[in-house]
Amino acid sequence: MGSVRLAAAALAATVTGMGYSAQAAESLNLICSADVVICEMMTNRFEKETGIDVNMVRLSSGEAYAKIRAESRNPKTDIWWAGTGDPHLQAASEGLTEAYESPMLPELNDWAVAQAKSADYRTVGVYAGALGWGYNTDIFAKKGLSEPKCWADLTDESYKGEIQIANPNSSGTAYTALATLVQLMGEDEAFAYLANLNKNVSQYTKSGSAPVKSAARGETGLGIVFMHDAVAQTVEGFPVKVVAPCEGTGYEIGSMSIVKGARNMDSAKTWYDWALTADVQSSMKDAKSFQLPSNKNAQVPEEAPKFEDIKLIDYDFVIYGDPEKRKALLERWDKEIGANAN
Ligand code: S7P
Repeated sequence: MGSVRLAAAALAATVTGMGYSAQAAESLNLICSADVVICEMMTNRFEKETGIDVNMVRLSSGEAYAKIRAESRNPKTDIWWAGTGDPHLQAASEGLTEAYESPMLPELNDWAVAQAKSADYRTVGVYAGALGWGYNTDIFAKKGLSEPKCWADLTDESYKGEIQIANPNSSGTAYTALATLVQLMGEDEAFAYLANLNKNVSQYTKSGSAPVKSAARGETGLGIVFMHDAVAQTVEGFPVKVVAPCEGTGYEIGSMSIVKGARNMDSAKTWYDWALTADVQSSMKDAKSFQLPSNKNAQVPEEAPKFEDIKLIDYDFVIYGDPEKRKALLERWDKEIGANAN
Protein backbone atom coordinates (compact mmCIF):
# COMPACT_ATOMS: atom_id res chain seq x y z
CA MET A 1 0.00 0.00 0.00
CA GLY A 2 1.32 3.46 -0.82
CA SER A 3 1.62 6.33 1.59
CA VAL A 4 -1.82 7.69 2.42
CA ARG A 5 -2.54 10.90 4.25
CA LEU A 6 -5.51 10.34 6.49
CA ALA A 7 -8.03 12.96 7.50
CA ALA A 8 -7.19 13.42 11.14
CA ALA A 9 -6.17 17.02 11.39
CA ALA A 10 -5.78 17.23 15.16
CA LEU A 11 -4.14 13.85 15.49
CA ALA A 12 -2.12 14.05 12.30
CA ALA A 13 -1.94 10.28 12.24
CA THR A 14 -0.30 9.01 9.07
CA VAL A 15 -0.01 5.57 7.59
CA THR A 16 3.04 4.46 5.68
CA GLY A 17 3.17 0.84 4.73
CA MET A 18 1.78 -0.96 7.79
CA GLY A 19 2.51 1.64 10.47
CA TYR A 20 0.64 4.58 11.96
CA SER A 21 2.18 7.19 14.18
CA ALA A 22 -0.11 8.34 16.95
CA GLN A 23 0.65 11.75 18.39
CA ALA A 24 -2.23 12.44 20.75
CA ALA A 25 -4.77 10.59 22.86
CA GLU A 26 -8.19 10.86 21.30
CA SER A 27 -11.29 8.77 21.51
CA LEU A 28 -13.90 7.27 19.26
CA ASN A 29 -17.41 6.01 19.98
CA LEU A 30 -18.07 3.17 17.60
CA ILE A 31 -21.12 1.05 16.85
CA CYS A 32 -20.03 -2.20 15.26
CA SER A 33 -22.69 -4.25 13.46
CA ALA A 34 -20.64 -7.25 12.38
CA ASP A 35 -19.81 -10.35 14.40
CA VAL A 36 -18.37 -9.53 17.83
CA VAL A 37 -15.08 -11.32 17.05
CA ILE A 38 -14.27 -9.06 14.09
CA CYS A 39 -15.57 -6.03 16.04
CA GLU A 40 -13.05 -6.73 18.80
CA MET A 41 -10.21 -7.48 16.39
CA MET A 42 -10.75 -4.24 14.48
CA THR A 43 -11.08 -2.18 17.65
CA ASN A 44 -7.92 -3.58 19.24
CA ARG A 45 -5.87 -3.14 16.08
CA PHE A 46 -7.09 0.43 15.51
CA GLU A 47 -6.27 1.41 19.10
CA LYS A 48 -2.79 -0.07 18.76
CA GLU A 49 -2.05 1.57 15.42
CA THR A 50 -3.48 5.03 16.08
CA GLY A 51 -3.42 5.50 19.86
CA ILE A 52 -7.10 6.48 19.69
CA ASP A 53 -9.22 4.94 22.49
CA VAL A 54 -12.29 3.18 21.14
CA ASN A 55 -15.52 2.73 23.04
CA MET A 56 -17.17 -0.02 21.02
CA VAL A 57 -20.70 -1.34 21.28
CA ARG A 58 -21.91 -4.29 19.18
CA LEU A 59 -25.46 -3.88 17.86
CA SER A 60 -27.41 -5.53 15.07
CA SER A 61 -28.00 -3.30 12.06
CA GLY A 62 -31.63 -2.37 12.82
CA GLU A 63 -30.80 -1.64 16.46
CA ALA A 64 -27.84 0.53 15.43
CA TYR A 65 -30.03 2.58 13.10
CA ALA A 66 -32.64 3.01 15.86
CA LYS A 67 -29.97 4.18 18.36
CA ILE A 68 -28.48 6.71 15.96
CA ARG A 69 -31.94 8.02 15.13
CA ALA A 70 -32.92 8.27 18.80
CA GLU A 71 -29.71 10.18 19.60
CA SER A 72 -29.83 12.51 16.62
CA ARG A 73 -30.25 15.68 18.70
CA ASN A 74 -27.36 14.75 20.94
CA PRO A 75 -25.17 12.19 19.15
CA LYS A 76 -23.24 9.80 21.38
CA THR A 77 -21.91 7.72 18.51
CA ASP A 78 -19.17 8.92 16.13
CA ILE A 79 -19.05 6.13 13.59
CA TRP A 80 -21.09 3.09 12.61
CA TRP A 81 -19.01 0.36 11.00
CA ALA A 82 -20.49 -2.68 9.23
CA GLY A 83 -23.98 -4.06 9.15
CA THR A 84 -26.17 -4.35 6.09
CA GLY A 85 -26.37 -1.37 3.75
CA ASP A 86 -30.14 -0.81 3.81
CA PRO A 87 -30.34 0.79 7.28
CA HIS A 88 -27.18 2.83 6.52
CA LEU A 89 -28.95 4.15 3.39
CA GLN A 90 -32.03 4.85 5.46
CA ALA A 91 -29.95 6.83 7.97
CA ALA A 92 -28.31 8.70 5.08
CA SER A 93 -31.58 9.70 3.50
CA GLU A 94 -32.87 10.93 6.87
CA GLY A 95 -29.80 13.18 7.23
CA LEU A 96 -28.52 11.23 10.26
CA THR A 97 -25.08 10.69 8.77
CA GLU A 98 -22.30 12.97 7.56
CA ALA A 99 -21.16 13.30 3.93
CA TYR A 100 -17.49 12.34 3.61
CA GLU A 101 -15.48 11.62 0.46
CA SER A 102 -12.60 9.50 1.67
CA PRO A 103 -9.26 9.67 -0.14
CA MET A 104 -9.54 5.87 -0.21
CA LEU A 105 -12.51 5.88 -2.63
CA PRO A 106 -10.35 5.34 -5.76
CA GLU A 107 -9.17 2.03 -4.26
CA LEU A 108 -12.70 0.66 -3.91
CA ASN A 109 -14.73 -1.65 -6.13
CA ASP A 110 -17.48 -0.04 -8.20
CA TRP A 111 -20.27 -1.49 -6.02
CA ALA A 112 -18.82 0.17 -2.92
CA VAL A 113 -18.45 3.55 -4.63
CA ALA A 114 -21.95 3.26 -6.13
CA GLN A 115 -23.29 2.77 -2.59
CA ALA A 116 -21.51 5.99 -1.54
CA LYS A 117 -22.69 7.98 -4.57
CA SER A 118 -26.31 6.87 -4.16
CA ALA A 119 -26.24 8.36 -0.64
CA ASP A 120 -24.35 11.55 -1.53
CA TYR A 121 -21.33 10.10 0.28
CA ARG A 122 -23.17 9.70 3.59
CA THR A 123 -22.21 6.01 3.64
CA VAL A 124 -19.81 3.69 1.80
CA GLY A 125 -19.53 -0.04 1.07
CA VAL A 126 -17.01 -1.98 3.17
CA TYR A 127 -17.79 -5.56 2.12
CA ALA A 128 -20.39 -7.65 0.30
CA GLY A 129 -21.99 -11.02 0.93
CA ALA A 130 -24.86 -13.13 -0.40
CA LEU A 131 -27.80 -14.56 1.50
CA GLY A 132 -28.46 -18.29 1.80
CA TRP A 133 -28.53 -20.82 4.60
CA GLY A 134 -26.47 -23.34 6.47
CA TYR A 135 -27.79 -26.66 7.78
CA ASN A 136 -26.46 -29.22 10.22
CA THR A 137 -25.63 -32.32 8.16
CA ASP A 138 -25.62 -34.59 11.25
CA ILE A 139 -29.11 -33.54 12.31
CA PHE A 140 -30.41 -33.80 8.74
CA ALA A 141 -28.91 -37.30 8.33
CA LYS A 142 -30.30 -38.45 11.71
CA LYS A 143 -33.79 -37.17 10.91
CA GLY A 144 -33.72 -38.34 7.29
CA LEU A 145 -34.22 -34.81 5.94
CA SER A 146 -33.20 -33.98 2.39
CA GLU A 147 -31.10 -30.93 1.49
CA PRO A 148 -33.27 -27.88 0.81
CA LYS A 149 -31.80 -26.37 -2.36
CA CYS A 150 -34.42 -23.69 -3.05
CA TRP A 151 -36.43 -21.11 -1.12
CA ALA A 152 -39.52 -23.14 -2.12
CA ASP A 153 -38.15 -26.25 -0.36
CA LEU A 154 -37.95 -24.50 3.03
CA THR A 155 -41.74 -24.51 3.45
CA ASP A 156 -41.93 -28.32 3.24
CA GLU A 157 -43.58 -29.69 6.39
CA SER A 158 -40.65 -32.04 7.01
CA TYR A 159 -38.70 -29.01 8.27
CA LYS A 160 -41.25 -28.11 10.95
CA GLY A 161 -39.45 -26.61 13.94
CA GLU A 162 -36.04 -26.96 12.25
CA ILE A 163 -35.58 -23.44 10.87
CA GLN A 164 -34.38 -20.24 12.50
CA ILE A 165 -34.06 -16.77 10.99
CA ALA A 166 -33.67 -13.40 12.68
CA ASN A 167 -36.33 -10.76 13.23
CA PRO A 168 -36.04 -8.14 10.44
CA ASN A 169 -36.75 -5.30 12.87
CA SER A 170 -33.48 -5.85 14.71
CA SER A 171 -31.48 -7.71 12.08
CA GLY A 172 -30.12 -6.42 8.80
CA THR A 173 -29.65 -10.01 7.64
CA ALA A 174 -33.33 -10.78 8.11
CA TYR A 175 -34.39 -7.50 6.47
CA THR A 176 -32.20 -8.46 3.49
CA ALA A 177 -34.07 -11.80 3.40
CA LEU A 178 -37.44 -10.04 3.51
CA ALA A 179 -36.48 -7.58 0.76
CA THR A 180 -34.96 -10.41 -1.30
CA LEU A 181 -38.16 -12.47 -1.20
CA VAL A 182 -40.25 -9.42 -2.13
CA GLN A 183 -37.97 -8.78 -5.11
CA LEU A 184 -38.01 -12.45 -6.16
CA MET A 185 -41.76 -13.09 -5.78
CA GLY A 186 -43.62 -9.78 -5.51
CA GLU A 187 -44.83 -8.45 -2.15
CA ASP A 188 -48.08 -10.37 -1.66
CA GLU A 189 -46.56 -13.69 -2.72
CA ALA A 190 -43.53 -13.08 -0.52
CA PHE A 191 -45.76 -12.55 2.52
CA ALA A 192 -47.78 -15.67 1.66
CA TYR A 193 -44.46 -17.56 1.42
CA LEU A 194 -43.29 -16.13 4.78
CA ALA A 195 -46.58 -17.20 6.39
CA ASN A 196 -45.91 -20.76 5.20
CA LEU A 197 -42.27 -20.60 6.27
CA ASN A 198 -43.45 -19.38 9.68
CA LYS A 199 -44.92 -22.86 10.33
CA ASN A 200 -41.39 -24.28 10.20
CA VAL A 201 -39.61 -21.50 12.12
CA SER A 202 -38.89 -22.31 15.77
CA GLN A 203 -37.39 -18.91 16.64
CA TYR A 204 -36.85 -15.41 15.26
CA THR A 205 -33.53 -14.37 16.79
CA LYS A 206 -32.30 -10.82 17.47
CA SER A 207 -28.97 -11.19 15.67
CA GLY A 208 -28.66 -12.21 12.03
CA SER A 209 -25.93 -14.83 12.39
CA ALA A 210 -27.39 -16.49 15.53
CA PRO A 211 -29.52 -19.00 13.55
CA VAL A 212 -26.54 -20.71 11.94
CA LYS A 213 -24.57 -20.64 15.19
CA SER A 214 -27.51 -22.56 16.73
CA ALA A 215 -27.56 -24.97 13.79
CA ALA A 216 -23.82 -25.57 14.18
CA ARG A 217 -24.32 -26.49 17.83
CA GLY A 218 -27.23 -28.81 17.10
CA GLU A 219 -29.91 -26.57 18.65
CA THR A 220 -31.78 -26.30 15.36
CA GLY A 221 -31.46 -27.88 11.91
CA LEU A 222 -31.01 -24.86 9.66
CA GLY A 223 -30.33 -21.14 9.81
CA ILE A 224 -31.17 -18.61 7.09
CA VAL A 225 -28.17 -16.28 7.15
CA PHE A 226 -25.50 -14.67 5.00
CA MET A 227 -23.56 -17.49 3.39
CA HIS A 228 -20.25 -16.19 4.80
CA ASP A 229 -21.65 -16.57 8.34
CA ALA A 230 -22.46 -20.23 7.58
CA VAL A 231 -18.98 -20.72 6.11
CA ALA A 232 -17.49 -19.40 9.36
CA GLN A 233 -19.18 -22.26 11.23
CA THR A 234 -17.90 -24.85 8.75
CA VAL A 235 -14.38 -23.43 9.09
CA GLU A 236 -14.72 -23.73 12.89
CA GLY A 237 -15.21 -27.47 12.33
CA PHE A 238 -18.98 -27.74 12.78
CA PRO A 239 -20.99 -30.04 10.46
CA VAL A 240 -22.57 -27.17 8.52
CA LYS A 241 -23.26 -27.25 4.78
CA VAL A 242 -23.79 -23.94 3.00
CA VAL A 243 -26.50 -23.49 0.36
CA ALA A 244 -27.14 -20.77 -2.24
CA PRO A 245 -30.88 -20.84 -3.10
CA CYS A 246 -31.66 -22.17 -6.60
CA GLU A 247 -34.18 -19.43 -7.52
CA GLY A 248 -31.60 -16.72 -6.87
CA THR A 249 -30.81 -14.65 -3.82
CA GLY A 250 -30.14 -11.17 -2.53
CA TYR A 251 -26.96 -9.76 -1.09
CA GLU A 252 -25.74 -7.04 1.21
CA ILE A 253 -23.31 -4.23 0.71
CA GLY A 254 -22.09 -4.00 4.28
CA SER A 255 -21.56 -0.32 4.92
CA MET A 256 -19.99 2.34 7.15
CA SER A 257 -21.26 5.82 8.06
CA ILE A 258 -20.07 8.77 10.12
CA VAL A 259 -22.75 10.14 12.43
CA LYS A 260 -23.85 13.71 11.78
CA GLY A 261 -22.59 15.97 14.54
CA ALA A 262 -20.07 13.37 15.76
CA ARG A 263 -18.15 14.73 18.74
CA ASN A 264 -14.94 13.05 17.60
CA MET A 265 -15.11 13.85 13.91
CA ASP A 266 -11.36 13.60 13.25
CA SER A 267 -11.14 10.20 14.92
CA ALA A 268 -14.19 9.06 12.97
CA LYS A 269 -12.53 10.01 9.68
CA THR A 270 -9.32 8.30 10.73
CA TRP A 271 -11.26 5.05 11.36
CA TYR A 272 -13.16 5.51 8.09
CA ASP A 273 -10.03 5.80 5.95
CA TRP A 274 -8.24 3.06 7.91
CA ALA A 275 -11.13 0.57 7.59
CA LEU A 276 -11.08 1.03 3.81
CA THR A 277 -7.40 0.09 3.42
CA ALA A 278 -6.46 -3.15 1.68
CA ASP A 279 -4.33 -4.18 4.63
CA VAL A 280 -7.13 -3.95 7.19
CA GLN A 281 -9.69 -5.59 4.92
CA SER A 282 -7.26 -8.42 4.07
CA SER A 283 -6.96 -9.20 7.79
CA MET A 284 -10.71 -9.65 8.34
CA LYS A 285 -10.47 -13.34 7.50
CA ASP A 286 -8.29 -13.79 10.62
CA ALA A 287 -11.49 -13.23 12.63
CA LYS A 288 -13.34 -15.72 10.38
CA SER A 289 -15.07 -12.87 8.60
CA PHE A 290 -15.41 -14.14 5.05
CA GLN A 291 -17.18 -11.34 3.17
CA LEU A 292 -15.91 -9.92 -0.14
CA PRO A 293 -13.78 -6.86 0.66
CA SER A 294 -14.57 -3.47 -0.92
CA ASN A 295 -10.93 -2.50 -1.48
CA LYS A 296 -9.82 -3.78 -4.91
CA ASN A 297 -6.34 -4.57 -3.58
CA ALA A 298 -7.49 -6.53 -0.53
CA GLN A 299 -7.12 -10.32 -0.56
CA VAL A 300 -10.40 -12.10 -1.19
CA PRO A 301 -10.52 -14.92 1.38
CA GLU A 302 -10.35 -18.38 -0.21
CA GLU A 303 -13.35 -19.38 1.89
CA ALA A 304 -15.55 -16.43 0.79
CA PRO A 305 -18.63 -17.45 -1.23
CA LYS A 306 -17.92 -15.89 -4.65
CA PHE A 307 -20.63 -13.91 -6.43
CA GLU A 308 -19.79 -15.54 -9.77
CA ASP A 309 -20.81 -18.93 -8.30
CA ILE A 310 -24.17 -17.69 -6.95
CA LYS A 311 -27.37 -16.80 -8.79
CA LEU A 312 -27.89 -13.23 -7.59
CA ILE A 313 -30.89 -10.98 -8.04
CA ASP A 314 -30.41 -7.37 -9.08
CA TYR A 315 -31.04 -6.17 -5.51
CA ASP A 316 -32.42 -2.63 -5.53
CA PHE A 317 -30.59 -0.90 -2.67
CA VAL A 318 -32.18 2.47 -3.36
CA ILE A 319 -35.77 1.20 -3.08
CA TYR A 320 -35.18 -1.19 -0.15
CA GLY A 321 -33.00 1.30 1.73
CA ASP A 322 -35.76 3.90 1.46
CA PRO A 323 -37.21 4.79 4.90
CA GLU A 324 -40.85 4.52 3.77
CA LYS A 325 -40.34 1.17 2.08
CA ARG A 326 -38.45 -0.33 5.02
CA LYS A 327 -41.03 0.95 7.51
CA ALA A 328 -43.94 -0.42 5.44
CA LEU A 329 -42.35 -3.85 5.00
CA LEU A 330 -41.49 -4.13 8.68
CA GLU A 331 -44.99 -3.09 9.75
CA ARG A 332 -46.49 -5.72 7.47
CA TRP A 333 -44.03 -8.33 8.77
CA ASP A 334 -45.01 -7.52 12.39
CA LYS A 335 -48.71 -7.82 11.59
CA GLU A 336 -48.70 -10.88 9.36
CA ILE A 337 -45.66 -12.87 10.53
CA GLY A 338 -44.31 -11.66 13.88
CA ALA A 339 -47.76 -11.66 15.47
CA ASN A 340 -48.23 -15.32 14.44
CA ALA A 341 -44.78 -16.56 15.42
CA ASN A 342 -44.60 -19.94 17.19
O1 S7P B 1 -21.50 -11.51 10.87
C1 S7P B 1 -21.20 -10.64 9.82
C2 S7P B 1 -22.45 -10.06 9.25
O2 S7P B 1 -23.31 -11.06 8.72
O3 S7P B 1 -23.14 -9.36 10.26
C3 S7P B 1 -23.77 -8.23 9.70
C4 S7P B 1 -25.18 -8.31 10.08
O4 S7P B 1 -26.05 -7.42 9.49
C5 S7P B 1 -25.22 -8.01 11.56
O5 S7P B 1 -26.08 -8.74 12.07
P1 S7P B 1 -27.65 -8.40 12.02
O6 S7P B 1 -28.25 -9.25 10.94
O7 S7P B 1 -28.00 -8.90 13.38
O8 S7P B 1 -27.92 -6.96 11.79
C6 S7P B 1 -23.50 -8.28 8.23
O9 S7P B 1 -23.37 -7.02 7.66
C7 S7P B 1 -22.21 -9.04 8.21
O10 S7P B 1 -21.84 -9.56 6.97
